[in-house]
Amino acid sequence: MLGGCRGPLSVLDPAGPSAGAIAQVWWWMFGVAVAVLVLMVVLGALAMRGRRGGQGEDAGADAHRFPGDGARQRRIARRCLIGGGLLLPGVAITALLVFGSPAGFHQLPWPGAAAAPLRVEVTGHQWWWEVHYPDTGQRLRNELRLPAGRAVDVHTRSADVIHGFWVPRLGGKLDAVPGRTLVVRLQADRPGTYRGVCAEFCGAGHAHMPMVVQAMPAEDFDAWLNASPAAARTPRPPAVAAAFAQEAGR
Ligand SMILES: [Cu+2]
Repeated sequence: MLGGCRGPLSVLDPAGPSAGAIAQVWWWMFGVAVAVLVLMVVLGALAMRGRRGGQGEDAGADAHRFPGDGARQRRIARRCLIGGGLLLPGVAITALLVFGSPAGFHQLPWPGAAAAPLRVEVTGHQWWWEVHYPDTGQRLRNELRLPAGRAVDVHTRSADVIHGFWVPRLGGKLDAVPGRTLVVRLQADRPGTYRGVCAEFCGAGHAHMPMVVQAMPAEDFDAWLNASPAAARTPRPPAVAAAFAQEAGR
């Protein structure tokens, strides 16, 4: 089970601050969910034990009941309703809001929150990704190149239906909606090859629109970004070519 926590599409193996914030919220939610599960199992076991202990006494139960037991049971039931139905969900949702909101802020393109973020435009098509760098006009297909260690504002759009732009190890997912431009801020801390997918069912070819994300050392990226379009059409780096070959063989 723990083996599934790694891999190119695992949100539990974050490689940047946006994805790290999401993973942290996930681990807190997981921890609280496990605690609640254990509590419920223990309470369930205690209830079953109590019920077994009381078997066979039902016939004479009324004879042993003290006056006022009904009122006491109603009071306990009311406390359970208020505690379990109002207080517990209220506290849980408030805590989730307090811890989850900062994780959400990491994904947003706040002015001044990052030094000179790079702007990239990603357009979803049935069924491929068009990647455009407006500063220099470079274009890529199903491949996103980023400078490692620098924030990147990905402006997502769609040319046809709703797609979902998602690079799990770098940040949250964002719908690419026709007629709208939505922005998510990603960052890769280290150079490397990452994977992206379409996370919104968009038709028969939905499963076949993966994206390979290449985080490059900043100087290599700048050299590529500022090269003439013809010169920029260099062969894919070996890691990217290998990732494409792996996708093709799936
Ligand atoms: Cu899709």
